[in-house]
Amino acid sequence: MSIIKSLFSKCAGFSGGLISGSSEFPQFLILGLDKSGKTTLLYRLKIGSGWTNIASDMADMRTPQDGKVEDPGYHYEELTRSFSVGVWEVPGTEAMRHIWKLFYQSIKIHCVVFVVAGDETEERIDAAKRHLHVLMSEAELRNTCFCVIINQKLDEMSNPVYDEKEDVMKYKLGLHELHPSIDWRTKHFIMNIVELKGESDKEWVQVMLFAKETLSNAKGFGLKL
Ligand SMILES: Nc1nc2c(ncn2[C@@H]2O[C@H](COP(=O)(O)OP(=O)(O)OP(=O)(O)O)[C@@H](O)[C@H]2O)c(=O)[nH]1
Ligand SMILES: [Mg+2]
Repeated sequence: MSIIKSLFSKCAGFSGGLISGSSEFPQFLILGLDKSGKTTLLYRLKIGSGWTNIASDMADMRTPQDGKVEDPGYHYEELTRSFSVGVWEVPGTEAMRHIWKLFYQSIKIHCVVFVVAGDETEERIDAAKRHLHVLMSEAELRNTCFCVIINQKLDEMSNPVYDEKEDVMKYKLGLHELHPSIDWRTKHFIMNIVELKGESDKEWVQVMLFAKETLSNAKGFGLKL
Protein backbone atom coordinates (compact mmCIF):
# COMPACT_ATOMS: atom_id res chain seq x y z
CA MET A 1 0.00 0.00 0.00
CA SER A 2 2.72 2.49 0.93
CA ILE A 3 4.58 1.74 -2.31
CA ILE A 4 1.45 2.45 -4.31
CA LYS A 5 0.87 5.68 -2.36
CA SER A 6 4.42 6.88 -2.94
CA LEU A 7 4.01 6.19 -6.66
CA PHE A 8 0.73 8.08 -6.73
CA SER A 9 2.32 11.06 -4.99
CA LYS A 10 4.69 11.55 -7.93
CA CYS A 11 1.80 11.96 -10.34
CA ALA A 12 -0.08 15.03 -11.45
CA GLY A 13 -3.29 15.71 -9.62
CA PHE A 14 -2.17 14.07 -6.42
CA SER A 15 -1.37 16.32 -3.52
CA GLY A 16 -0.60 13.92 -0.71
CA GLY A 17 -4.19 12.99 0.01
CA LEU A 18 -7.53 13.15 -1.67
CA ILE A 19 -7.58 16.19 -3.91
CA SER A 20 -10.48 18.61 -3.94
CA GLY A 21 -11.55 22.03 -5.21
CA SER A 22 -13.07 23.25 -8.43
CA SER A 23 -9.82 23.52 -10.41
CA GLU A 24 -8.97 19.83 -10.07
CA PHE A 25 -7.07 17.87 -12.66
CA PRO A 26 -9.59 15.06 -13.17
CA GLN A 27 -8.45 11.50 -12.71
CA PHE A 28 -9.94 8.64 -14.72
CA LEU A 29 -9.69 4.97 -13.75
CA ILE A 30 -10.10 2.28 -16.43
CA LEU A 31 -11.41 -0.97 -14.96
CA GLY A 32 -13.05 -4.15 -16.23
CA LEU A 33 -12.44 -7.88 -16.38
CA ASP A 34 -9.19 -9.27 -17.78
CA LYS A 35 -8.88 -9.21 -21.58
CA SER A 36 -11.75 -6.77 -22.00
CA GLY A 37 -9.51 -4.31 -23.89
CA LYS A 38 -8.43 -1.79 -21.21
CA THR A 39 -4.73 -1.58 -22.03
CA THR A 40 -5.54 -1.51 -25.74
CA LEU A 41 -7.91 1.41 -25.06
CA LEU A 42 -5.32 3.37 -23.10
CA TYR A 43 -2.66 3.03 -25.79
CA ARG A 44 -5.05 3.60 -28.66
CA LEU A 45 -5.93 6.90 -27.00
CA LYS A 46 -2.36 7.81 -26.17
CA ILE A 47 -0.58 6.65 -29.31
CA GLY A 48 -3.41 6.36 -31.85
CA SER A 49 -3.55 3.98 -34.75
CA GLY A 50 0.20 4.45 -35.45
CA TRP A 51 0.80 1.39 -33.28
CA THR A 52 -0.33 -0.88 -36.10
CA ASN A 53 0.36 -4.24 -34.49
CA ILE A 54 -1.28 -3.43 -31.18
CA ALA A 55 -3.61 -6.45 -31.23
CA SER A 56 -0.83 -8.99 -31.83
CA ASP A 57 1.55 -7.15 -29.46
CA MET A 58 -1.05 -7.29 -26.69
CA ALA A 59 -1.48 -11.01 -27.44
CA ASP A 60 2.34 -11.47 -27.32
CA MET A 61 2.43 -9.77 -23.93
CA ARG A 62 0.24 -12.64 -22.79
CA THR A 63 2.44 -15.39 -24.21
CA PRO A 64 3.83 -17.31 -21.24
CA GLN A 65 7.32 -16.07 -20.41
CA ASP A 66 8.99 -16.96 -17.14
CA GLY A 67 5.67 -18.45 -16.07
CA LYS A 68 3.88 -15.07 -16.40
CA VAL A 69 0.92 -14.62 -18.71
CA GLU A 70 -0.75 -11.53 -17.32
CA ASP A 71 -0.29 -7.81 -17.63
CA PRO A 72 1.75 -7.39 -14.45
CA GLY A 73 0.88 -3.88 -13.38
CA TYR A 74 -1.02 -0.68 -13.76
CA HIS A 75 -0.44 2.02 -16.35
CA TYR A 76 -0.74 5.79 -16.02
CA GLU A 77 -0.96 8.27 -18.89
CA GLU A 78 -2.16 11.82 -19.33
CA LEU A 79 -4.60 12.86 -22.03
CA THR A 80 -4.90 16.50 -23.01
CA ARG A 81 -7.07 16.79 -26.10
CA SER A 82 -10.60 17.44 -24.78
CA PHE A 83 -9.55 18.57 -21.31
CA SER A 84 -6.52 17.38 -19.34
CA VAL A 85 -7.01 14.17 -17.41
CA GLY A 86 -4.82 11.61 -15.71
CA VAL A 87 -5.77 8.08 -16.69
CA TRP A 88 -5.02 5.03 -14.52
CA GLU A 89 -5.53 1.57 -15.98
CA VAL A 90 -5.38 -1.49 -13.76
CA PRO A 91 -5.44 -5.15 -14.82
CA GLY A 92 -8.68 -7.03 -14.33
CA THR A 93 -7.37 -10.50 -13.58
CA GLU A 94 -8.98 -12.04 -10.52
CA ALA A 95 -5.81 -11.53 -8.51
CA MET A 96 -5.72 -7.82 -9.36
CA ARG A 97 -9.40 -7.02 -8.86
CA HIS A 98 -8.96 -6.54 -5.12
CA ILE A 99 -6.28 -3.92 -5.87
CA TRP A 100 -8.85 -1.70 -7.65
CA LYS A 101 -10.00 -0.41 -4.27
CA LEU A 102 -6.52 0.85 -3.38
CA PHE A 103 -6.62 3.13 -6.40
CA TYR A 104 -9.93 4.83 -5.68
CA GLN A 105 -9.22 4.98 -1.96
CA SER A 106 -5.86 6.67 -2.56
CA ILE A 107 -6.72 8.92 -5.49
CA LYS A 108 -9.85 10.94 -5.96
CA ILE A 109 -11.33 9.36 -9.07
CA HIS A 110 -13.64 11.56 -11.14
CA CYS A 111 -14.52 9.07 -13.84
CA VAL A 112 -14.53 5.28 -13.99
CA VAL A 113 -14.26 3.91 -17.53
CA PHE A 114 -15.52 0.34 -17.22
CA VAL A 115 -14.73 -1.86 -20.24
CA VAL A 116 -16.77 -4.96 -21.11
CA ALA A 117 -15.91 -7.15 -24.10
CA GLY A 118 -18.87 -7.65 -26.42
CA ASP A 119 -18.18 -11.37 -26.77
CA GLU A 120 -18.16 -12.36 -23.09
CA THR A 121 -19.82 -15.50 -21.74
CA GLU A 122 -22.92 -15.12 -19.58
CA GLU A 123 -20.86 -16.05 -16.53
CA ARG A 124 -18.30 -13.32 -17.20
CA ILE A 125 -21.00 -10.75 -17.96
CA ASP A 126 -22.48 -11.55 -14.55
CA ALA A 127 -19.05 -11.10 -12.96
CA ALA A 128 -18.58 -7.77 -14.78
CA LYS A 129 -22.04 -6.66 -13.63
CA ARG A 130 -21.26 -7.55 -10.01
CA HIS A 131 -17.98 -5.63 -10.06
CA LEU A 132 -19.55 -2.64 -11.78
CA HIS A 133 -22.40 -2.40 -9.28
CA VAL A 134 -20.02 -2.76 -6.33
CA LEU A 135 -18.05 0.18 -7.74
CA MET A 136 -21.23 2.19 -8.21
CA SER A 137 -22.11 1.73 -4.54
CA GLU A 138 -18.69 2.70 -3.17
CA ALA A 139 -18.65 5.80 -0.95
CA GLU A 140 -15.44 7.07 -2.60
CA LEU A 141 -17.16 6.98 -6.00
CA ARG A 142 -20.44 8.61 -5.01
CA ASN A 143 -19.93 11.60 -7.35
CA THR A 144 -17.98 9.72 -9.96
CA CYS A 145 -18.99 9.60 -13.60
CA PHE A 146 -19.29 6.05 -15.01
CA CYS A 147 -18.60 5.49 -18.70
CA VAL A 148 -19.25 1.86 -19.59
CA ILE A 149 -17.53 0.89 -22.85
CA ILE A 150 -18.87 -2.16 -24.65
CA ASN A 151 -15.91 -3.29 -26.73
CA GLN A 152 -17.56 -4.40 -29.92
CA LYS A 153 -14.51 -6.25 -31.35
CA LEU A 154 -14.49 -7.82 -34.82
CA ASP A 155 -14.45 -11.50 -35.72
CA GLU A 156 -12.15 -13.10 -38.34
CA MET A 157 -14.53 -11.91 -41.09
CA SER A 158 -14.32 -8.32 -39.73
CA ASN A 159 -17.92 -8.44 -38.55
CA PRO A 160 -18.68 -6.89 -35.18
CA VAL A 161 -19.15 -9.55 -32.49
CA TYR A 162 -21.67 -7.34 -30.70
CA ASP A 163 -25.05 -6.40 -32.13
CA GLU A 164 -25.28 -2.67 -31.56
CA LYS A 165 -28.99 -2.54 -32.46
CA GLU A 166 -30.09 -5.12 -29.92
CA ASP A 167 -27.66 -3.77 -27.32
CA VAL A 168 -28.41 -6.56 -24.84
CA MET A 169 -25.44 -5.68 -22.64
CA LYS A 170 -27.30 -2.65 -21.34
CA TYR A 171 -29.83 -5.02 -19.74
CA LYS A 172 -27.38 -7.73 -18.81
CA LEU A 173 -25.25 -5.22 -16.93
CA GLY A 174 -28.33 -3.74 -15.24
CA LEU A 175 -27.79 -0.29 -16.76
CA HIS A 176 -31.49 0.10 -17.61
CA GLU A 177 -32.61 0.10 -13.97
CA LEU A 178 -30.16 2.34 -12.15
CA HIS A 179 -31.17 4.46 -9.19
CA PRO A 180 -31.56 8.15 -10.20
CA SER A 181 -28.59 9.05 -7.96
CA ILE A 182 -26.28 7.07 -10.27
CA ASP A 183 -28.26 7.06 -13.51
CA TRP A 184 -27.52 10.72 -14.40
CA ARG A 185 -23.77 10.15 -14.18
CA THR A 186 -23.70 6.84 -16.07
CA LYS A 187 -23.71 6.21 -19.81
CA HIS A 188 -22.72 3.28 -21.97
CA PHE A 189 -20.92 3.50 -25.29
CA ILE A 190 -20.33 0.88 -27.96
CA MET A 191 -17.07 0.95 -29.91
CA ASN A 192 -14.39 -1.28 -31.36
CA ILE A 193 -11.47 -0.24 -29.18
CA VAL A 194 -8.75 -1.57 -31.46
CA GLU A 195 -10.00 0.72 -34.25
CA LEU A 196 -9.83 3.95 -32.22
CA LYS A 197 -7.59 6.52 -33.86
CA GLY A 198 -6.48 8.40 -30.80
CA GLU A 199 -8.07 10.93 -28.49
CA SER A 200 -9.74 12.82 -31.33
CA ASP A 201 -11.62 9.76 -32.59
CA LYS A 202 -15.30 10.67 -32.68
CA GLU A 203 -16.24 7.57 -30.65
CA TRP A 204 -13.97 8.69 -27.80
CA VAL A 205 -14.97 12.35 -28.11
CA GLN A 206 -18.53 11.26 -27.16
CA VAL A 207 -17.16 9.75 -23.96
CA MET A 208 -15.24 12.91 -23.09
CA LEU A 209 -18.26 15.11 -23.81
CA PHE A 210 -20.39 13.08 -21.42
CA ALA A 211 -17.62 13.09 -18.80
CA LYS A 212 -17.20 16.86 -19.15
CA GLU A 213 -20.91 17.51 -18.79
CA THR A 214 -21.16 15.18 -15.78
CA LEU A 215 -18.06 16.43 -13.98
CA SER A 216 -19.16 20.04 -14.48
CA ASN A 217 -22.60 19.40 -12.99
CA ALA A 218 -23.08 21.01 -9.59
CA LYS A 219 -24.93 17.86 -8.46
CA GLY A 220 -21.53 16.14 -8.56
CA PHE A 221 -18.01 17.59 -8.59
CA GLY A 222 -18.99 20.90 -10.18
CA LEU A 223 -15.60 21.20 -11.89
CA LYS A 224 -14.70 24.11 -14.15
CA LEU A 225 -13.32 22.32 -17.19
N1 LIG B 1 -10.62 -7.54 -32.26
C1 LIG B 1 -10.39 -6.81 -31.19
N2 LIG B 1 -9.52 -7.30 -30.28
C2 LIG B 1 -9.29 -6.57 -29.19
C3 LIG B 1 -9.92 -5.31 -28.97
N3 LIG B 1 -9.51 -4.82 -27.79
C4 LIG B 1 -8.66 -5.72 -27.29
N4 LIG B 1 -8.52 -6.78 -28.13
C5 LIG B 1 -7.68 -7.95 -27.89
O1 LIG B 1 -8.10 -8.52 -26.68
C6 LIG B 1 -6.98 -8.94 -25.91
C7 LIG B 1 -7.01 -8.31 -24.54
O2 LIG B 1 -6.84 -6.91 -24.64
P1 LIG B 1 -6.11 -6.06 -23.49
O3 LIG B 1 -6.22 -4.64 -23.88
O4 LIG B 1 -4.76 -6.60 -23.20
O5 LIG B 1 -7.07 -6.41 -22.27
P2 LIG B 1 -7.05 -5.86 -20.76
O6 LIG B 1 -8.44 -5.46 -20.46
O7 LIG B 1 -6.00 -4.83 -20.60
O8 LIG B 1 -6.72 -7.17 -19.94
P3 LIG B 1 -6.01 -7.31 -18.49
O9 LIG B 1 -4.76 -6.49 -18.50
O10 LIG B 1 -5.75 -8.78 -18.36
O11 LIG B 1 -6.99 -6.86 -17.47
C8 LIG B 1 -5.74 -8.56 -26.69
O12 LIG B 1 -5.26 -9.73 -27.36
C9 LIG B 1 -6.23 -7.53 -27.68
O13 LIG B 1 -5.49 -7.56 -28.88
C10 LIG B 1 -10.83 -4.83 -29.97
O14 LIG B 1 -11.42 -3.75 -29.89
N5 LIG B 1 -11.02 -5.61 -31.06
MG1 LIG C 1 -4.24 -4.84 -19.47
